[in-house]
Amino acid sequence: MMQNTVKTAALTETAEKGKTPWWKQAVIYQIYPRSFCDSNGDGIGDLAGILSRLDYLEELGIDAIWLSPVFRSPQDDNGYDISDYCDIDPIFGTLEEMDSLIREAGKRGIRIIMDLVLNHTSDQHRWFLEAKKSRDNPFHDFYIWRDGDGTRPPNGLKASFGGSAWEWVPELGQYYFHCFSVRQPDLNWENPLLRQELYRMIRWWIRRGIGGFRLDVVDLFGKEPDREITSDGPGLHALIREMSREAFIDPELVTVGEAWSADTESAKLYSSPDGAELSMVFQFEHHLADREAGKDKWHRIPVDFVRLKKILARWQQALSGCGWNSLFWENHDLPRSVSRFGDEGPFREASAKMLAIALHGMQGTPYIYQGEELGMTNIRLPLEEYRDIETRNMIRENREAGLPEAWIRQSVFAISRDNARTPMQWDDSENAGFSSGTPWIPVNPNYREINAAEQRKRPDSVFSCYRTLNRLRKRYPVFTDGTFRLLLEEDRQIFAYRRENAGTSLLVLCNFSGECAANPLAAETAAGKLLISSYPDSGDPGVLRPYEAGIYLFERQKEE
Ligand code: TEU
Ligand code: CA
Repeated sequence: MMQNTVKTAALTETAEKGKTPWWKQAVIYQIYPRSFCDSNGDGIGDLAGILSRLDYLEELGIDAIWLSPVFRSPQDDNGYDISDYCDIDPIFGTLEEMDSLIREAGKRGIRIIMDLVLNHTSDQHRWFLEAKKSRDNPFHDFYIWRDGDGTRPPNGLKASFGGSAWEWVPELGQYYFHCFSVRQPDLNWENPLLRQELYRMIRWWIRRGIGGFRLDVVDLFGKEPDREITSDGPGLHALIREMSREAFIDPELVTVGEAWSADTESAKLYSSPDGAELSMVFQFEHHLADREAGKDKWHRIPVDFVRLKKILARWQQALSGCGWNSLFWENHDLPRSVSRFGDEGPFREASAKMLAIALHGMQGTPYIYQGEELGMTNIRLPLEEYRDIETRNMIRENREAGLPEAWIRQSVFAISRDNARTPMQWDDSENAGFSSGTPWIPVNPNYREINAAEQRKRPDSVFSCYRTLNRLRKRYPVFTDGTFRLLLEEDRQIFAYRRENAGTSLLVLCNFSGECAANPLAAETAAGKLLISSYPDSGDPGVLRPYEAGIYLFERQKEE
């Protein structure tokens, strides 16, 4: 395909000219459309709602919006089950509204990143409806089928939302494979015709002005179910290179792959500076620091802080100069970071700002998940009220397994994906200003205390902290280009590191605990210029108050 030469040539030219790709200096904001802003009172967020909040995002100072799926979908997994890649689901709006969002955001220098779910489609996608008609239907081989007798699936592979990964279709005498729900049949990436169809769709969105793509579970594309290999299959990177060559034709695109199986070695392939694959990946190793080893996500242990900061440091060092990190605490699948790593009580704001400073001081592209910039917290709903397919399956399966209701409740409160999916808290009016109708999922009752309207006007708010961090990243290249060195490695309360670049350095110092900590770097911090802090006032320089954090700047005096 001709394009690849254009793309890599442009990328190398960018690199040669020492021009840094825009996304290395960018901050990206993730929107979960169902829960961001409802414009027509049906209780579900939509594109017109997002359009009405672009001023807010411009004030926050973000450079791109990652939009969780808005494609046509029966919403079995809230849009991560797509039935038409080239149309917008009516609950979210129309293609015309999507075009105006791209245009209006573009006027503010904000790019739109689409969420591509290419590992599977909805079982209502035209391809699957055709595929199920007969074994020799031209679309049959777009999916993964295995013969059987309906009594025993081909092997023991499990689906991520529970149950077998194989679903029996009696009229075909075959099973189809699904990593997620039975209504999300996996696509057969070994089929070149399927791949060409996907690449054509991607190029169609690029011509509509899309600025980038988030790739759902990209590490599953090379699966080999017969060998019980799902993630990181032997053919994975060749597939991603082909997709990058043939579909990501615009060298300005940002592409980020979700890869739960990624480690620093595979991340160097995914995000290699030659642009042969992706710009970066979402890796989740730091999100495993509070998971019981070898157990599923519902089995929690207290955060192992020293392990957490060593994981973050290792990724900083491993990808420096040979890859690129994404930086995130939250997304639509993870609990709120204040509830998980911070404090929901008296230190909620200080801990939310500490987490922002700890993350945004590092090298990589930071992601802010809607509401994170306000310090929104987890919710505790009656178990019947949870909406998320993964959570509902967990409750059902664990009740059937006879596990104590109290354990189920505690796990769901701590980890359910619905913690991230409660409506955005815009102000203290009814439904937090999210909708004039009945929200599809309850609003967190703490919205009167935690909302955007109150924080936009308060200089020491969590919102103001993020706005300042986004400005600092634009102003000081050391945030983008600086090396990373972890300090106080074994300290059980403090996460501290130094960034250095061309005579400028930053010292980032964060008390991750709810207790005061002696400041072992008081001499250094005294000599530095405090750029931002999680506290509105400066306390005793020798002590870090609970969740106290700051970034100090050091600039070597220019020789006369
Ligand atoms: O998530 C991939 C994934 O593995 C998650 O389901 C994860 O295991 C779990 O939720 C961790 O909390 C992606 C999307 O981000 C998720 O929303 C979709 O449900 C899933 O793929 C299927 O498309
Ligand atoms: Ca709506």
